Amino acid sequence: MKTILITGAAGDVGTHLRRELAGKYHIRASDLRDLKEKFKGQKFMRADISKFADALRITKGVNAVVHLGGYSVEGPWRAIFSANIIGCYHVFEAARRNGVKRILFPTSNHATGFYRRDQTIDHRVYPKPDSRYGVSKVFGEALGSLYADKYGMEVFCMRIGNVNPVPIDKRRLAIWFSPRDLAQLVTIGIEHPEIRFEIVYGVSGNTRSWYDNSNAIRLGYKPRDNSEAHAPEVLAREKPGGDANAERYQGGAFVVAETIPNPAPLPKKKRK
Ligand code: 15L
Repeated sequence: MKTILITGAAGDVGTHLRRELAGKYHIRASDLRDLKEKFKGQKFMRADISKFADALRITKGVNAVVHLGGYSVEGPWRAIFSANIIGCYHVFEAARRNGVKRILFPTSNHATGFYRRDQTIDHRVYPKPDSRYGVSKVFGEALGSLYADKYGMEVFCMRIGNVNPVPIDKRRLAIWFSPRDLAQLVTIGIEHPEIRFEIVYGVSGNTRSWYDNSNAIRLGYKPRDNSEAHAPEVLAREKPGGDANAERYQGGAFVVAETIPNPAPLPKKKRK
């Protein structure tokens, strides 16, 4: 059985993923914080990836890394820089030095959040980040490309939408990613023999998707969930109005954060 390091394992996405993958891999779960939920047989290693020695310690002896760790919403530059630029570099470089070839990098819909909602985009579009957070995700994609081309590493970038048991609002109907579809895509990222450098969208098979996710489908992804089943309930709850730009662009509130006096609140800061 393969040993998989999951960084940021205490966060919501990390917890869903660990639950879904329990028993399928030896999971090494790493985070700065304690794990709220523990699953049988998963080993915890506390680490601060802004310290290179910690990144070296946790990447030793694993078959693949799922690098969820970092700052997961828009935030102050200093925090984004330390967790998502320095931390991301440390994880790639530590994996390389420890001979770990495969890295799954969960990038974000916010790497392309300044595309309009009436546009359908695929994995080949150039990035249009909507925030400092989005820029840090573009950095991770670029770093992955460099490590694949220069060092022969195998890098699978998933532009993740919103992982939740159910979609939580209108925007998330387009980008919802159910936990079991997340686990399926991550498994492809771990197991597919031909990955060198790929970008895919981490979303379920949503009718309202604004992504052409043909690259994920090509690699064998068959999403089992579709947000449309939840649409009536979600739309009934939706309040009319809101900022026009937040409504126009895919990134929603991230697009207008700090540019209008009272933007819709961003999700609470949490680690992936
Ligand atoms: C993300 O990339 C964030 O990590 C997550 O907290 C959500 O805000 C998500 O995007 C989203 O767009 O819903």
